[in-house]
Amino acid sequence: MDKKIILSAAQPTGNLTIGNYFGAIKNWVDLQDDFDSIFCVADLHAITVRQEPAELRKNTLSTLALYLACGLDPEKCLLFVQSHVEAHTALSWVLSCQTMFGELSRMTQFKDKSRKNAQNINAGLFTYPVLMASDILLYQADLVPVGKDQKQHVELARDIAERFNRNFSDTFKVPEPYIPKQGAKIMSLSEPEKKMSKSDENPQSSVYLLESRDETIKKFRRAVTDSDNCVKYSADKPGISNLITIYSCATGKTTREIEREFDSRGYGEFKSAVGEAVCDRLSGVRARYQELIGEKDYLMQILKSGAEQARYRAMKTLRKVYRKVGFLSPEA
Ligand code: AQP
Repeated sequence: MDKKIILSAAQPTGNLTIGNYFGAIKNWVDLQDDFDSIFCVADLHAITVRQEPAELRKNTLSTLALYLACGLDPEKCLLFVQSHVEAHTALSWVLSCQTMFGELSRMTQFKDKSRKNAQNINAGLFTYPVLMASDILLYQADLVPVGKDQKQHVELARDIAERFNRNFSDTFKVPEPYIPKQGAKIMSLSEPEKKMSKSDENPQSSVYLLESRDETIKKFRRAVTDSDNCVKYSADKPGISNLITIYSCATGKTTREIEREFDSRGYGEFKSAVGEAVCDRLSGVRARYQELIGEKDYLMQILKSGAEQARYRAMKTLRKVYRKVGFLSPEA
């Protein structure tokens, strides 16, 4: 039997964080053996926010190197850059004509990002979820492993797929989101009510996959917590609860085990332990990245072959869509 298809992506909008890792990439690595796996670097999405062109190019390659350093195996999964496959934007136009203004207006990420980028609320920021639906539906993905912040977008992709299938007969597989039990929403270290983000203006808020051991440990020591000094998971203690989640993701220990381990040991000791555990968890990734980023030819070769395979698969769906909506084929 054919394997089920998974697809996901990260935007090369900066340095990937432990939120991106525990919420998404780690799960991609865990799933790659059992699924027909497709992962792309979402550079088209990245330009919804202003990017410095040279920086975007650099981040695109560095995101691929990080995917590999985290354990994605190019022999097992299809890896490519989104802008290398033109069918993504082509399908996005067709699907935008199947998506309601009201639906897009309800997207919480649009509201958050509009607040953050008040000087640049462009149409792409608004229609971003349609492009994401196109990424998913082009490859007939069954499952989309993402963090909790992207769940609403995957649900919209389902609605768009169902609507298209209803209007034009069965065309798209209706995808399911795959959200991890632990680490689905890692919060900021300095404002724990807010999601950790790679583009956060305050670098103290985020722990990056590519930073030194010292920096990571310092950030955890300075992480904002309440003052009761008791390592206990609770909704009214967002700072310490976030650190418990991160420690759990890094060590595999349960919340109960962590609370027992740090019973009456205080926040100072716990924060240092979280920093150490995260660095231990990432040390292999950091070392492998340093080797890979120097191998530009190897990385470009992966992208070239990935783009060819992705184009072939994507065009099959796009041709079908064009036929169903009534576009005249140039070969007819
Ligand atoms: N804090 C987080 N906790 C858990 N998962 C997270 N993800 C992002 N932040 C967290 C998941 O990482 C994957 C890639 O994200 P993305 O690059 O597509 O964009 P994003 O969701 O907007 O992530 P960022 O880091 O917040 O990027 P910027 O700052 O550019 O907006 C997704 O699966 C996401 O759910």
